[in-house]
Amino acid sequence: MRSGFVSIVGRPNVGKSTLINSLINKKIAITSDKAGTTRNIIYGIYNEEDAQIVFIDTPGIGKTLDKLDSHLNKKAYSSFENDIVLFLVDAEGGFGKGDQKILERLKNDKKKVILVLNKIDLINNEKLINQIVELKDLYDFLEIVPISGLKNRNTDELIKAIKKHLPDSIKYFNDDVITNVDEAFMIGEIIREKILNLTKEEVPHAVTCVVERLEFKKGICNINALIVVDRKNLKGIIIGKNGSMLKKIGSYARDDIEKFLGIKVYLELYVKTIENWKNKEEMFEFLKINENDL
Ligand SMILES: Nc1nc2c(ncn2[C@@H]2O[C@H](COP(=O)(O)OP(=O)(O)OP(=O)(O)O)[C@@H](O)[C@H]2O)c(=O)[nH]1
Ligand SMILES: [Mg+2]
Repeated sequence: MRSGFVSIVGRPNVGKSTLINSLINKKIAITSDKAGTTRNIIYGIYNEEDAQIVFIDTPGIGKTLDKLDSHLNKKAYSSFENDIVLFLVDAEGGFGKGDQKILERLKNDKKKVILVLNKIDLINNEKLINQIVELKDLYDFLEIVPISGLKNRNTDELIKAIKKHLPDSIKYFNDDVITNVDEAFMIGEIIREKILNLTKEEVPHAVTCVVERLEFKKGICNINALIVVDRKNLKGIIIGKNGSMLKKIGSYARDDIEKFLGIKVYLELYVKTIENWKNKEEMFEFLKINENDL
């Protein structure tokens, strides 16, 4: 049996969460075009008869503007302590200073690293080859694998490459376990994903969502969820004119939650201001930012 823990790390927005969803063929991590979407450690477990790969999605490593950012970077760095690290780079955007910083850390710690060039659907072969030539000598990578997580291109090759380097070990989880994400957490994340997609500039990152009540009764799921913003004036943006934005968030989220749970959902959303919550580490527990941490 070959098995092990494989973390997916990289700068924000390079496609880590899209990739974990694609690898295990189920949406367990929310994604968006805004950098800084993932805030938790999320497991996605891939099984074959003779192999088990525990993929670990992590927050993007980037600049730290507040305590939340430092907390997220710390989480991501701690995931380097796994059997293999998939270092994801955006092949379209190219290898920048942020990538260099992550690579330095991997090098210092002498980690086993597979370099994954993602988003190859956006570039031509020539650019891809140039990138491989440019990057191959930066470190003694176990492998270099070009993929598109979004279009599911070459992900089979990635699995093969990982399997080659996995230790001979035990099966850590039963076949029916695919993630560590529970229902309440995922529902909060679905609501947050709608906000990430419907708002812009400083709003998406100032928001977090917490499920306060989750009750299954007579084939209906009743949910009360809190949308927390870090400044009073953002409350109005989330609610919108005559409540129009909140209605939109609720209706999109409800559709996805119904698909996720497979039953009818009654969703109540509340908006609350917790001033400057991103700099209040003592709030992170309550806000589920510490959920699933290792
Ligand atoms: N064209 C293309 N877009 C991709 C690919 N993979 C991800 N994306 C897009 O890139 C954006 C970021 O994707 P995410 O999966 O949220 O990125 P992430 O690395 O998890 O980001 P953080 O959680 O912020 O660190 C989204 O708009 C995705 O649709 C890919 O292979 N090709
Ligand atoms: Mg992510």
